[in-house]
Amino acid sequence: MSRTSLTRYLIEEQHAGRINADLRQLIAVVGRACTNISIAVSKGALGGVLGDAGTGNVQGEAQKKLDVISNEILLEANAWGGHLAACASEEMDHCQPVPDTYPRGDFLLLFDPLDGSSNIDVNVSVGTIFSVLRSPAGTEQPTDESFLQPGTAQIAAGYCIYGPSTQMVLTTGHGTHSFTLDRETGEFVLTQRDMRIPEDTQEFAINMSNQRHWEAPMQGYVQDLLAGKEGARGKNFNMRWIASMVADVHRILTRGGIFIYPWDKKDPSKAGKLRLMYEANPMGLLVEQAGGAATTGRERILDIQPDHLHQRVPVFLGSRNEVAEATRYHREHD
Ligand code: AHM
Ligand code: MG
Repeated sequence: MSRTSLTRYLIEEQHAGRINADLRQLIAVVGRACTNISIAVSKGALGGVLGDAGTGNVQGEAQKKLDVISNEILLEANAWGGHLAACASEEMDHCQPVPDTYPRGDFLLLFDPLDGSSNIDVNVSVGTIFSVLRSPAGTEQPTDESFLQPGTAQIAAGYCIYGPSTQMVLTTGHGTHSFTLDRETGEFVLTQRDMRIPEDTQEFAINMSNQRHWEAPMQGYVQDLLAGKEGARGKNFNMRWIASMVADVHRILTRGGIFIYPWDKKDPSKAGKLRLMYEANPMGLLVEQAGGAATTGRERILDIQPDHLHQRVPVFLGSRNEVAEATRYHREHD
């Protein structure tokens, strides 16, 4: 059976006029960096890569050794290719323009190098999330402001999940497609074209331990999910929470569901936990391209005009009708 590699898929997309050569090469470089991260992650204790790095990131979160290693792999792989103007990472305070010693391209790359890294030491799936924007016209030296574009401006987004198998899930705005890493050849192989999220679901993903901190519409919505068949929704719901966004979103892309990380009262800024630019926007585009929806409970995530690089937002994403239902509870309450 003939296999479509990521390389071939990207070349065919270029021939069809849907991406240009620079974007093709940029995604190929990200794919190679993810392969290297996958190798580091899979060595586990044998590679001496588990545990804390002893440092903190801009959000004050403890960094794992693998957070730092993954960040370095992505920065190094993308520095010299000539397609990028700058990178921004969840693990860095500010964006990093491509050094003057290398040619500079038109694209901006954002990434969460190792999402869900609190799960690394317990050998649960983690992943890399990435998003590509175009550098604003006339920008010679990109700054953090150059990245402040809504999710609708993303020209590509994806994640790589490091699980029992390593998979890259990618969109360039023409559907969401999944590629599995063949560890013997080192090649990503197209294994699912046009992933589709069922419109309805009976599965939800949320960290229930925060329940007492939620606002009223969230309390009402989840109460009705838990009431099951006998309640207002008239059907039973099952709950899953891996606490690795890539793994939870991967399940939803595979079989449907709703993933929720709401704002809660522990945070007076009403922002939520997840980052708009590194998590919510790329996942929002992947989910929309697979027929799902992504909102903050009130508005479409991809429409948000960011005001800073590390901005956080509440996230409701997955099966379209269920996201609409959760959003309705919030809108009716306001
Ligand atoms: P991280 O980027 O620091 O890894 O945090 C994001 C992760 C997501 O992967 C996951 O959905 C969430 O945090 C888990 O949060 P919680 O610890 O409340 O379960
Ligand atoms: Mg993260």
